[in-house]
Amino acid sequence: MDTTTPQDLLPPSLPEPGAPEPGALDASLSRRGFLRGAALAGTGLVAATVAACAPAAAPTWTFATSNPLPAPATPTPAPTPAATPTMSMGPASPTPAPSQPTGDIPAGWSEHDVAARTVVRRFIGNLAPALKGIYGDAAFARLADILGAADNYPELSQPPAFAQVPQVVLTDLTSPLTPTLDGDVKVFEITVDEIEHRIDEKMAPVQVLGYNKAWPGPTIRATEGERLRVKFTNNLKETTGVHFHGIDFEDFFMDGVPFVTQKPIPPGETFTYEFTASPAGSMMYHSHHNATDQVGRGLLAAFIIDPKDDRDPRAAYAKKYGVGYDREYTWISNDTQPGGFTINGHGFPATVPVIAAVGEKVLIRFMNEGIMMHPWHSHGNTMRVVARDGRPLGSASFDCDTLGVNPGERWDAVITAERAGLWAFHCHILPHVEGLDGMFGMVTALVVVPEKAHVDAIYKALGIG
Ligand SMILES: [Cu+2]
Repeated sequence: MDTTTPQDLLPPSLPEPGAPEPGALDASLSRRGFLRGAALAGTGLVAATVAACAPAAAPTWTFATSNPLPAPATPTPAPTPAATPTMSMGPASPTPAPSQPTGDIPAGWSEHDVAARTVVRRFIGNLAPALKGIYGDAAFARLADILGAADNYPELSQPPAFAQVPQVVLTDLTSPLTPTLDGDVKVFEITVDEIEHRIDEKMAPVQVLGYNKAWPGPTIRATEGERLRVKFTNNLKETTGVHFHGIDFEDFFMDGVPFVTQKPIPPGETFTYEFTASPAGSMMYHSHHNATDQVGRGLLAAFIIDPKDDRDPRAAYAKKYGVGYDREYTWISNDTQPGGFTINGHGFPATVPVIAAVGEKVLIRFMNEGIMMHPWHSHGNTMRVVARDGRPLGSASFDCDTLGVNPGERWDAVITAERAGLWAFHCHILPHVEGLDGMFGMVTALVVVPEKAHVDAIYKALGIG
């Protein structure tokens, strides 16, 4: 494995590193995004979900005659019109009709099994060939068998689902939101817009709202103690107000609660919030006006305040929270209409996986912008929880594999990647993650690869870095 070069890992159907990438993948990564710092972009090796979850599931669903899977048609399915995500606890799945099966349904399988496999095929897409160079021939053979690669199914030649939609969190890595300076004040300018947004690559776009035309909005990042001025221009046809969540404001009129600390921002007008970034930690900003509706429609984003320190932000983090990190991943959940159960504005298989090399530490900043608690379950690798709402837990830091995150809360968890493999990573309220058509919603994967060069290769394959 030591002699493997990144080039060896590239799926043949992906562009050469550095070559212009005209496709959706490139477009999706052209904005700010994902993980800052070094982040974990996504890869799609997600058979994790397959390996970790599927074998244990013995589906007992029955398929009502009124809700049959569509008849096989073309190899490449058209987008399902207006598949409306649902947050009901019932059996209805918000996922669109999956790709049609290629070949016969294996003996003993149901249509559910075929649909469930198809979703994972979409998640992995044309990164599947890279698994061979990363995990070796034997593991690759098993994964290929699990996926049914011999079918030469359509998704083998398509980018992973998460690479076919804009991924703001991912592109934070490549083009973070950059302020201008007015003296010592960092000035950010953000618009509030009506947008079309894709929950995944197949569902019809939903009409929602976004900061800087993105859901989630751009991550605002600052260092503790810095003075910030953030201007929001309301391009909506309705009023709004913006709250920076978790901040110790000196001036309560900056708190962003219409009719308590300000009047709502009318359409066409700009409101400026100015405050000192404090305390350090994983914070958020979101609408605080008609918020059940506006946050549910996408007015939510991460606000990260790095600890003040003379050293770099990661060293400062290690000093304050007791553990450092090599990679960083922002994980904003939401669970209302019209998006349904989402991580960073997308539902599985369009959720970007967390990727790390063995031995690397990944900081995950869980942020719950929804209306219900979600217990995030990490397969195969322990989470070390070091902060709640930005505040260090210190000696109360703890290890776990399932971490409940309530609405409004932020928890920082550091995973030390210990075992290579494809590991499911999902909410453990089962109706949030699995339906008649297999997994959907609040599911992604932790992809642990043997060496850092594999991470780099995956990024290159995805057109990042
Ligand atoms: Cu959940």
